[in-house]
Amino acid sequence: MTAENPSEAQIAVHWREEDYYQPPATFIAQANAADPAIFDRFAEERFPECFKEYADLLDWDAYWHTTLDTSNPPFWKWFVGGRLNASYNCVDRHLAKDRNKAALIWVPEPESEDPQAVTYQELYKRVNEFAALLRDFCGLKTGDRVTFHLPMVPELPVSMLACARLGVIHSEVFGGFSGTACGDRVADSGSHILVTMDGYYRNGELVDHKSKADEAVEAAAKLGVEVEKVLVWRRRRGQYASKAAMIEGRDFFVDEVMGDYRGSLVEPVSMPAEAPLFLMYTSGTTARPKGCQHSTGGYLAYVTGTSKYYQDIHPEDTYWCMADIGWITGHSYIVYGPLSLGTTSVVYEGVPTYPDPGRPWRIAERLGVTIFHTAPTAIRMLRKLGPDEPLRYNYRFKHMTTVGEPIEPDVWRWYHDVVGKGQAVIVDTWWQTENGGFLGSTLPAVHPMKPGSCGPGVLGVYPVIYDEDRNVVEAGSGKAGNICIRNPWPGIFQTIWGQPERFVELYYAKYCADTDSKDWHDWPYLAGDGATLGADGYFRILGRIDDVINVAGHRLGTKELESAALTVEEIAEAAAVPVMDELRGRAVEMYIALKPGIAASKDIEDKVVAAIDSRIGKIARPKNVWTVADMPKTRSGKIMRRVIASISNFADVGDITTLANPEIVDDIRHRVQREKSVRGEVPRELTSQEREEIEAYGQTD
Ligand code: 6R9
Repeated sequence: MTAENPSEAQIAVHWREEDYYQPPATFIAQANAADPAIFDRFAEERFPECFKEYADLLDWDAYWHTTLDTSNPPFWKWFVGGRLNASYNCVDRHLAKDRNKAALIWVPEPESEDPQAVTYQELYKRVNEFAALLRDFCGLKTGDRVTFHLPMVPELPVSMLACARLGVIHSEVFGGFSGTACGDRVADSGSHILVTMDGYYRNGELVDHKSKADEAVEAAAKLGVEVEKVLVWRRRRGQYASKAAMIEGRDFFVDEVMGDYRGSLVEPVSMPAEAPLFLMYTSGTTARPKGCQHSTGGYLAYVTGTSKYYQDIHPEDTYWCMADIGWITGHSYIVYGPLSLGTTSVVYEGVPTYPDPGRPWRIAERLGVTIFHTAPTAIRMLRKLGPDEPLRYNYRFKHMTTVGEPIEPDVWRWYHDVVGKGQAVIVDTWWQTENGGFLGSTLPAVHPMKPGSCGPGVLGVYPVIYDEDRNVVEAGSGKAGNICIRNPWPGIFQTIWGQPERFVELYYAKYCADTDSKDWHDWPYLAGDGATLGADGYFRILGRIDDVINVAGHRLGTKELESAALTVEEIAEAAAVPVMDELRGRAVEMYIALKPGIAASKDIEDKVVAAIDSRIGKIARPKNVWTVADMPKTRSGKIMRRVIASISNFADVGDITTLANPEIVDDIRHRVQREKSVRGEVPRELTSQEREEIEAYGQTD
């Protein structure tokens, strides 16, 4: 942190205090947690034993002897000695009472296809058969890793639960990611089996998905990992949706191989609570994605407990989370949490606005959805395209969630008044891939809501904001700082797959008081977000403090974007910066400088876009690529990303006197801003909070 580069903590943040909204009485009357005394049960003096309450929601084969083992910080172990199976908890245990209740309702994107209910009994059958196939046809055993590159189809939860049944670690890569991105993750996790689907519907088109598996296998091979088998589910019975050939001896249609496993039953493997359940890759400061390793017992207890109290899921609810299962939200709050509670979880294949912005509300009406969960990006999009659509449909939500990005109070109010028809409670849940489940949220029947703030720490989670010198930033001070969690909780990831040093370095080193200490109090978890704390104890999350750009709720690493751009031969340097985007929150703009002697051309800029599409995926596609003569740099040669970020956002570039090449700044500004003006891309004026984000951008360099 340098003088010209103020830290988050030094920045005072001002915003208008929003009014509170009280939870409706009808909601309180039926809520799973309506008595504020629950906070006494989860008070700090009861930690860590308070989490027994979550673990007791599960069926255990053997009880644990130690709730929290802190002997090897910060590699916390929860419920040590306990044994359980996640698939058993999400499927088998519901059969006695609820075998013919829908576990999943799958809604295909084409409206000509009817929703399909998968009962708990049917789920049990499919999970067992696929588990048998994975075990006997693929030779998978406890502790092996399998990568999935699956879209939003019931086969995805089936595949996850089949792995969980065997104690095989699954790693689902978001279906929208490119084949190469998938291959990188296959290699990092050491998977020899890849599970995919031939195609799926998106925005009215049957997308060819199997071809990405071929790219993934090739990319993994380059990194030294051989994929032995590719299992291909088929989207439409007996038809093949892809142009890519099936490779003899490597690629297999699941429905064909399954013939041998019909009716098979696989005993759930009793796993230690500490055994890894899955990996979920996410982006961070460096180009290599991080495989966040989640445990079986701690994770499942945590998502079950938070689904019960914060999502207020009752077994008789119809719960719809519109996230993709390829992200952590889908793992925790479409699959594991809701199914563990034995509710009905809706899985929608397509995009929310297809074929029109009334679609989500038609689905809600048809299925009788009672709990709805989505992200600000989707809310903004639905508001823009169909501001009055919700009122045309006869559904009634009791509870709604927003997650993934900060939500503007104005957007929050539309969600509340129009989508929720003023009758639903809202939780703004703040958390991350690394965390397993919610960290900050109001408890819906207990706390009033405040638009734009997530609320206090959740039950048993004690957040704190530190400044750069580890001083506590006081509530109501109006100052921003780095939000940390003082204590471990059962949902916290166990490590970064294969990179334990990086795990310690990235999440704990900054504020660790004493690296020899075995006391958790000395090891606060650094979340990587800037935040402020109101006098009322509500946290307001400002966004990432590392080099991550949050596009439509998806974390994209600056370095990943830049290294994709640098695969284009003509490019010498690349810098990715965020620009404010009306719908997606942030979009990416890419600046490139060419190697000596190479002339700028549209062709090179197109190659950058293509490289990002193929290495990461279309979600990361930059809004603009700007070729510049040189990047603004410090005297030590570091690219000053905050300067170009300011230019892209029409913000003040601040002090540039310490640059090695300050003269370049005006050149870039004139060129970029002139062109953006011509294209009609002048953003609205930034709020003070957004200005501060841009000014602080790239400070981890
Ligand atoms: C669950 C998930 C994590 C990052 C996180 C933060 C942002 C998530 C938020 C929020 C404001 C909320 N974020 N929830 N910001 N309010 N309610 O999104 O995980 O994909 O890992 O992203 O998203 O910046 O650090 P992940």
